[in-house]
Amino acid sequence: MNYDKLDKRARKILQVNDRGLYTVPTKGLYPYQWNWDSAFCAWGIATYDVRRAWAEIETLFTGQWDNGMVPHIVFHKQAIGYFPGPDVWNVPRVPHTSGITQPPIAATMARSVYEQDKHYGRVHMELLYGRLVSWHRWFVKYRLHDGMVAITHPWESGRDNAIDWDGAMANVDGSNVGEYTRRDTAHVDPEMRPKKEDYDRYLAMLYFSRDCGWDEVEIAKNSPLRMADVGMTFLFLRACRDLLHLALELDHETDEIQGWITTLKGGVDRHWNAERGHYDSIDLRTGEFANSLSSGSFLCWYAGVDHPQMLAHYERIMGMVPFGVPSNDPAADTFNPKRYWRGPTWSNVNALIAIGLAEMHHITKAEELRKATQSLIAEHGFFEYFDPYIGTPEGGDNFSWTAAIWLTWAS
Ligand code: 2M8
Repeated sequence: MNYDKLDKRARKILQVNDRGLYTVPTKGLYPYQWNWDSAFCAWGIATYDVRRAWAEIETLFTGQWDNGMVPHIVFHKQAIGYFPGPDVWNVPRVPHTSGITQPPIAATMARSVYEQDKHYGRVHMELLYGRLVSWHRWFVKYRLHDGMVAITHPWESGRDNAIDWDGAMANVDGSNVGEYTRRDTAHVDPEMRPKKEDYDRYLAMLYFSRDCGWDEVEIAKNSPLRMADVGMTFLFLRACRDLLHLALELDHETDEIQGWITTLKGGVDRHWNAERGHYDSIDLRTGEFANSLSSGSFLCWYAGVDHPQMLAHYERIMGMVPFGVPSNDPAADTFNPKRYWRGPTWSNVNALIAIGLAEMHHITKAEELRKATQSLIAEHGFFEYFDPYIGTPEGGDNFSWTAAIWLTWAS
């Protein structure tokens, strides 16, 4: 396998998806700036152009709201082919944005970009730091429940149709959203995307929050879905640790961030589903565990949390598929190797899981995962996700975060 050629191909993908100061996840399917995609891109771009990597993150933060929230999409320029676009979200600000957030990995990725060239990055990091703190404060103020991070919409989790939300989604009424035309299924095989009944509910949740003016207090009380997302809690805990590191580096006060970390560690304990023996999401409307073992649970190591039972689950699941980590437990009857976040393997999640495993001294497992992901991309291309049984590519092609993961971790 010629890795030089693949490195070039990865850079080429990031360049083709470059829209000047931000990168789209892939042409056609996702024509705007997505939050955690951009953070991954910054990490990847920093391997060859630190200046452009800073621009990526700074452009994402042009979408930050006055209350600190960083939206999941920034609609810098009108583009065709994506639904729901800025007209549906109807957020009264410029640049136009969506009204919900996404996994807060920006502090973590900004730290990586900074460490690539501290001398150059110092001023950028100083300027970005306050913005990162205010986003984290927004999470703490509006989204922490018993130290767990709550989502108000599956799109916030980044793992849209994961099984974690099945129970809660069943209680969302999607019957009144009217006619609409999806665009995603024009780009990708509908078998690989969420179903129509999911989309109806996604829209119902969007309309609820929009129609109450994105009022987080009202959303917390009455929105149709509120889940403590185990993946978000782990990613936020990790991001707070990275923010703490940056605070020390820049000589900023650290008490507040240390307090968040302590609270989040308590949240991690609340996520433990003792009956099933793994970390799990919780439906905050009913107080019930999701009873789902998805890839979100395996982000524990990335947050600095180890548990022998999580390792045992990991070994069992990785023994069932040649191309893990599957986004859902292959032993679950909800498992589907094609349908998006209900089974397929995602290179970006693999990178986070493996980095966490290595940091928690599970070096061999981390290296095996890196090698498997490497061969998946090398043999099948820079796709959005892959079939965990046979490795076939799925979703969008020329995918930015897959290219970024190749450059930073997989190659
Ligand atoms: C997917 O989500 C968007 C909605 O945000 C969609 O399907 O339309 C998810 O995989 C999400 O994690 C990702 O950030 C986004 C863009 O790649 O696509």
